[in-house]
Amino acid sequence: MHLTPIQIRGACPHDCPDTCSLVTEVQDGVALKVRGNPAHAHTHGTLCAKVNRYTERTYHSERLLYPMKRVGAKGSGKFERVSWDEALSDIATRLEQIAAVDPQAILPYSYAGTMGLVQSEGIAARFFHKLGASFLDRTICSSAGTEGLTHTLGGKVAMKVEFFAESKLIVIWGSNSITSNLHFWRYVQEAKRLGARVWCIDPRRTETAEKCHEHIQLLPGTDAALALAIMHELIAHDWLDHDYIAQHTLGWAALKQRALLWNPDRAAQVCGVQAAQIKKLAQEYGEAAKRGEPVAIRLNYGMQRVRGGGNSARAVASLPALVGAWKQRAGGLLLSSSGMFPVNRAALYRPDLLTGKTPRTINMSTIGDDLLRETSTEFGSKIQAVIVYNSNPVAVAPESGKVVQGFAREDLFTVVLEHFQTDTADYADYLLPATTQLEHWDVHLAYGHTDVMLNQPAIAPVGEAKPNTQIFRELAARMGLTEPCFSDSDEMLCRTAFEGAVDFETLLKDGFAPLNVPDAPFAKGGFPTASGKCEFESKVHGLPDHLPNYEVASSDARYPLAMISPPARNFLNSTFVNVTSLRNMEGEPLLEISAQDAAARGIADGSIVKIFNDRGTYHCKAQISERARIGVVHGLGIWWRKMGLDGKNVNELTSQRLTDMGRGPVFYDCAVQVSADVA
Ligand SMILES: Nc1nc2c(c(=O)[nH]1)N[C@H]1C(S)=C(S)[C@@H](COP(=O)(O)OP(=O)(O)OC[C@H]3O[C@@H](n4cnc5c(=O)[nH]c(N)nc54)[C@H](O)[C@@H]3O)O[C@H]1N2
Ligand SMILES: Nc1nc2c(c(=O)[nH]1)N[C@H]1C(S)=C(S)[C@@H](COP(=O)(O)OP(=O)(O)OC[C@H]3O[C@@H](n4cnc5c(=O)[nH]c(N)nc54)[C@H](O)[C@@H]3O)O[C@H]1N2
Ligand SMILES: [Mo]
Repeated sequence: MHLTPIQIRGACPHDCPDTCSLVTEVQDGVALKVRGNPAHAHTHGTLCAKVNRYTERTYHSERLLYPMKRVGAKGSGKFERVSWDEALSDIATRLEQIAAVDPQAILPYSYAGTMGLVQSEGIAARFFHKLGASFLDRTICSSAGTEGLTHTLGGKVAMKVEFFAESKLIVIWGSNSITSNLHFWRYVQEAKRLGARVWCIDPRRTETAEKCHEHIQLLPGTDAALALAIMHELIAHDWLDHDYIAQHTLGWAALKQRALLWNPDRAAQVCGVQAAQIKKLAQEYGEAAKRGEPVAIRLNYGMQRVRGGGNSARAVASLPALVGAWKQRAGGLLLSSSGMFPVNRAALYRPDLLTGKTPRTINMSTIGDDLLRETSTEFGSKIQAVIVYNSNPVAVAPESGKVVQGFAREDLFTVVLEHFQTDTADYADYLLPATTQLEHWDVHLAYGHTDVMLNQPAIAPVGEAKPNTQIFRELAARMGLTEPCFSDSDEMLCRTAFEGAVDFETLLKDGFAPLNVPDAPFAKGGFPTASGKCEFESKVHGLPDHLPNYEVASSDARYPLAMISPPARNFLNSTFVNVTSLRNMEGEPLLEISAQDAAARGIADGSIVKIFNDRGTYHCKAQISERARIGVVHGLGIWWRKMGLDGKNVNELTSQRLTDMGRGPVFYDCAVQVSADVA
């Protein structure tokens, strides 16, 4: 007899601003379908194409089902099945041996494969704190923008996403919302229906840019120049909110002088756009605000993956205060709302377990170089063990040539917790099967809305998979780490994360619980900066300025094209690349190039091209595309290297240089040359 399907409330685990509420239909212990929860306003009953196929990923025939031990050469991807007992005992012994000499030779490497607070660092942080392992500086996505925002608005604070629906002018800045923030786009459509004007600022003519009224197709890394020129116009035409500036901002006189150096003609030169377009945006933004209409900016992380990313975020984040946009609930700016969530981090991650130790910090964005460093007084111990979970560094970290060389080290002990045999998993000594979101507990904050989300397990673990938390608990036990906190259950950790802020019973019942955030949080100032004001001038970072890219393509005859590599719509970073139906939608790795740049190189549409710079060479098919402007090429999506024509992906070409703020990567600050592949 079949039971009728039951419905389990969950949360989407992926690194996306939308953090959707899920309803999983389960029958006889099998997940039949994952749907968007109609009761959750932001999810609105719909999911993206990727998570609509979550069961295809969960029950994928290539899902890792058992612990595996390497039998072939490093990187060969050859493994044999072993028992959990053998795997964990051996890993514990190896880590103990390394820790006995210097625990800092052990490095956790994790990012946002799951955004859940429990399965990301829940037990893992306790484990590594207790060991005294190296800290990981988790910079790979957003740290430049985060630091820029923190030194302007005081943290990752924002207007509420739902009020974009009421805005009269929306600027989508460095974001391909239809691809990477689909549920925000619904609010934009609503605003458009109500007469809003919508602008997009992006070097690529994205599917989002096409649907906006205006598109400023600037050169990568020139956003601060554009923002300063907008300020210039706001000043020149007195479209300013003098009251708001006087009461709630810091450093106006200095910023004004700086902005007056950036007339639209100067910025137009730098940005590679028409001055008239800059003037028009400034006029629409300034005049709408003067009329008392709400004006809103959706900034996203796309514009901060260049040398001057932090400065750009500071410049853009200064605009709303200048026109008093924050006074209205449908005005202001949203880059990330994650700082508004009161996470009990100390209770979750237990930094007290460090008991006074202060391990060194390794930047995840320079893992290529750091894996190749020898012991020295400056660096400390050579890295001898890496435990990778929720991340695929061999595919996602910059300058892959170095990353691969590092992970290929015979003397490096690598443990990878994964769902699939990714590019990184190929280099594991032990590959451990982890549960997916359908199989474990978790609790989530969001960076694109302000609801806490709960995920309850819908099915039992597939195969012998275990939650990350459980793997770290069992490792801790084998290593004699006996603190009671290692016995906390996942459900307890979920309760701990937001204790006192939201009602857990509501989370259990609904799957989500809105934070208590005012509708217009900065209408009367009160920014979480030291001064309580929007800080145009910061003690640490001075005034925002335009910093040219490290690699200004137009001034390098050898590498005259700027390459950006933004997200693919049907993948989530390197996740989902192995889900056949989604990969079929993406087709294959492509380089978008303008007809002019292609013609100048004798490149035909669909032909294989060689893309290269001093760091490496990468081959893929060229797509002559109107999405590309002259001088800029696009390598879309982070494909698995092993699915690329030459066993590589775009990160073969990106550099390990770091942003002006936040020590972040500069994926979109990358000059290349492209040639027809005549080999
Ligand atoms: N479908 C899908 N959704 C995703 C992701 C994915 O891989 N696929 N990734 C997720 C992740 S990890 C994140 S961090 C978020 C946000 O991820 P983001 O990386 O912010 O993603 P996008 O919204 O695509 O924004 C990038 C946009 O910035 C543009 N861009 C590149 N350089 C510049 C520049 O110098 N200036 C300006 N103004 N624009 C520039 C790109 O052309 C692209 O359209 O999205 C998440 N959502
Ligand atoms: N060239 C270029 N490179 C980029 C970017 C770009 O735009 N261009 N974007 C950058 C950005 S914004 C980001 S955020 C990073 C993303 O980098 P990562 O955070 O490494 O993201 P993914 O590539 O999605 O890899 C996550 C892995 O975690 C695994 N995983 C998911 N859930 C779990 C779990 O519960 N347990 C375990 N053990 N594993 C799990 C998935 O199977 C997947 O293989 O990439 C960066 N790299
Ligand atoms: Mo990201």
